[in-house]
Amino acid sequence: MLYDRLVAGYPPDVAEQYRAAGYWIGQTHTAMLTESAAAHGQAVAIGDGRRNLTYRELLDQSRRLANGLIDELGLRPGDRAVVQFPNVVEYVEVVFALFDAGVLPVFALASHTAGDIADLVARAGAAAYLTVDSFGGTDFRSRAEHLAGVGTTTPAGRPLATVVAELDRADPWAAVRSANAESTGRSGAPSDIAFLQLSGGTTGAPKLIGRTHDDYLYSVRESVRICGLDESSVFGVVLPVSHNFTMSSPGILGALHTGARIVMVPATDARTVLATVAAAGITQLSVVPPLVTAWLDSPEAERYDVSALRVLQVGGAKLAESVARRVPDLFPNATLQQVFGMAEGLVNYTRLDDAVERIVATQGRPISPGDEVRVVDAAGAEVPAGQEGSLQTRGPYTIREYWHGASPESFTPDGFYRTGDRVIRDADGYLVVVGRDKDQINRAGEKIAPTEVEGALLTHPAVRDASVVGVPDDRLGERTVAYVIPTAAAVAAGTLPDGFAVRGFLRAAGLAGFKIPDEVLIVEEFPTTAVGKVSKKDQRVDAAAPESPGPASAD
Ligand code: OOB
Repeated sequence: MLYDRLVAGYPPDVAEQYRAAGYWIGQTHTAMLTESAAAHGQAVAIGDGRRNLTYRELLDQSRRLANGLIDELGLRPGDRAVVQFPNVVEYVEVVFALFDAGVLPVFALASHTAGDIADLVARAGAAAYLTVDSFGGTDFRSRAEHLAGVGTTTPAGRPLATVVAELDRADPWAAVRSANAESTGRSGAPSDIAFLQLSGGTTGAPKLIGRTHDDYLYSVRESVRICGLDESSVFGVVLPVSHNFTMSSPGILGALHTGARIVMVPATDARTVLATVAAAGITQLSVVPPLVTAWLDSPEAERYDVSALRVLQVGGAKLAESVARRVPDLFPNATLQQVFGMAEGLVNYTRLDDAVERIVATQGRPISPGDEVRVVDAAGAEVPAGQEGSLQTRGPYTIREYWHGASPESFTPDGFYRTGDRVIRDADGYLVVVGRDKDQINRAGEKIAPTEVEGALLTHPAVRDASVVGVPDDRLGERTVAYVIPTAAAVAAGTLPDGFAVRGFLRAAGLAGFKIPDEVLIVEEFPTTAVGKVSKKDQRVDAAAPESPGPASAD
């Protein structure tokens, strides 16, 4: 049955090669944390200003929580549990509790709405939804109560279990935590899928990405090495905790693997981040390009001693070379590292000892000698170095299929993942991202599927047609522009909605904040291509023009 798929799609002979090459070492996430706790037990693993946990405490507390989840909720190995957490210590506790219990966390973002969560629960066939009571003005508890109240059930017919961490309490998990701090022994095999990550998505809902312990931890160990993390490092978490970048490049898992300290940074504004870097002695930060731009422009930039920062990683979206060159103005002691990765697998880094010109002008090269990278033309033939083409990849930490199974449009018959990114590869294997052939918007590193926003727009009674595009933007990298054709009835009745009303409608319809268009343009018709399809290319050009060209002039 679909829901019980726990095997990853690597062909057995390929898996054997990855083991023989030493990429897959047969370790689970639980074993990784257990080893770190043995080596660094008394060191602080993580803090968020509310709670600090040493490695030993993190291990014990997550084991007690695992036992509680099993005893109180009846969770079983192979079950899925949607986790939705802001940047707090409890997130790491619960993820390791689920690993210990052999339950697959499904990594929702804190910005996902109630509707997104209900959809994820259904598609993952989740047995549980785990979250916090409330945070930053969002009432997650009532969301959990609603999901349970509407009688959501698991594929096996059990009612959906919900657990809410009470952040104001000394022990936020008091209601479920067991006294038993032994490992449950259920964490499964290293070749099992450990969790489900979400794809950026080009169609409605994000696809589910199952990553194995073996493949993911390989990328984590190599990232630790490439990114210069060691036990003296202090890793600041600014981006959403559950994003793949934050988790593993080298991320929270890299820090835990190496015995470093994790500091949750409570907000992304310049003052908060720079003050936290100064106060906590943060040595490593992973951020998206718009944050760098905002901090560079901030008057706060000169007020704090941020000399502790050794590495500033920037990724998730293209970093403009002009901004890259200004990074030393902000962090005089830090080396910039560009990161071009994807939740499906492949991660590219510029290396810390690369020449500055390479660091500012490329998005790096793959982690592993086992990463196979192809740059192809429209017919699928490889193009020579220096020429633009579509990036395809396969390797020891890149999925061969989505968790739901076959997805022929996303993978080639020989198992390469079609990334949808257009790149130029140089003779040394460094990649420059030059565009995208997938219909996706990358707004400040957050990925938006235009079809999802279009679908939501079409539920508006006065909307006849909708087309959503990404337009270059100095601040966001790309902003979202929605073109809308109203119905004849709305035109006749003079009840055309304005942009403000449309945005309000989308919010009320449950679209997450980052997916709400930045601009809504009401038009009579869409430009079309020669074959009569909507020309999004023309719409992008039109929306990017400083002001709309108006009627053609006679000269
Ligand atoms: C990361 O992962 P996702 O899954 O949210 O998004 C992947 C996509 C890539 O296919 C590419 O389109 C875009 O995001 N992207 C970049 C980029 N890094 C990611 N485009 C241009 N330049 C870059 N540096 O975004 C992600 C996963 C792991 C580490 C870092 C980022």
